[in-house]
Amino acid sequence: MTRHLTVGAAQLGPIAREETRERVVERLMSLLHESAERGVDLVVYPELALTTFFPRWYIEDQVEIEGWFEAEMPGPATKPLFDEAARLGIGFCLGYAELFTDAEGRTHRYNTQILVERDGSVVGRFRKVHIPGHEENEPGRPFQHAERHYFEPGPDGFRVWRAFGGIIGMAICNDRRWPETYRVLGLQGAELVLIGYNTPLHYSPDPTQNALQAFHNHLVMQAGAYQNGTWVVGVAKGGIEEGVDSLAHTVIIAPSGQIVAQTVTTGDELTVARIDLDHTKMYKETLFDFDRYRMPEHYGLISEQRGVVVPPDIDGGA
Ligand code: CDT
Repeated sequence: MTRHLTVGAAQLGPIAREETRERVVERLMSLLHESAERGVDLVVYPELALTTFFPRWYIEDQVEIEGWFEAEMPGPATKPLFDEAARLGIGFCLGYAELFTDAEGRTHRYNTQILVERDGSVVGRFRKVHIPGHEENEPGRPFQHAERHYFEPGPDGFRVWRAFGGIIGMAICNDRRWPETYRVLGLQGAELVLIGYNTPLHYSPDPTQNALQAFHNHLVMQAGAYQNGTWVVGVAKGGIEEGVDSLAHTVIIAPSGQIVAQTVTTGDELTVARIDLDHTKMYKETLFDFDRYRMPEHYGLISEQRGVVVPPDIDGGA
């Protein structure tokens, strides 16, 4: 089996609040058809790709909230995408808001991404772990980022799947800012990490970061790729959506940390790269040969402790 894969990063422009799932799926299909023309094996769509980024509003009505979620995948609106992708022999990664009912009948709301193979079978499902923003309404902000009102953290952590001839992991938006995300995937041999995101340019808690959004976006994903010897695909929903300007800058990043493909607009746009999964070995078997060089006996704090604890005995002495 070849270790080469042609990957498409299918950036979306804004999705209006009133835009139907069916209309959005038409846009996804248009990018899918372009993917077919360009020989893509796997196309990656953004986080919450079926709707507008609704956490910018603080909604309390449960029926209205559930209207933003998918209780089944594929559902009636998304089935045409699954069918067309299978007909074309193209796999895809899709982000959406998932309403999940567990064995005890309790419902859970997750920010989810699925990985679908070229035959239309779902091979992996990832639920966002790091949920950013706030739980309560904060009317002083120009817009909300109430993800913590809408989503539980994913209970399954960071996993990898054998698919597309390689080892594939997933993460969603804020997960990409945390080095632990990539390292946990890297320790499972991830060769390709698929990440969708919605990142407003304005960051209310510290607006000095607004001008640095594009820099930070690439900084974290390039570092994650390099330090773990993995390909990373980061896909945006960008542009001015319901008055909120969001970062585009969709990228495909090599295990060297170099950007090999990037979008140039803030709208619907496909950028493509032919990637060699064996390229990962250049880093996994040399500088970042984990088994040879990592020192986990010195990393215990990373999993034992959440916040900062300054040791009491740091003054004086060597
Ligand atoms: N969707 C998402 O996770 N966005 C966050 C915005 C910053 S936190 C308010 C991100 O990390 O890009």
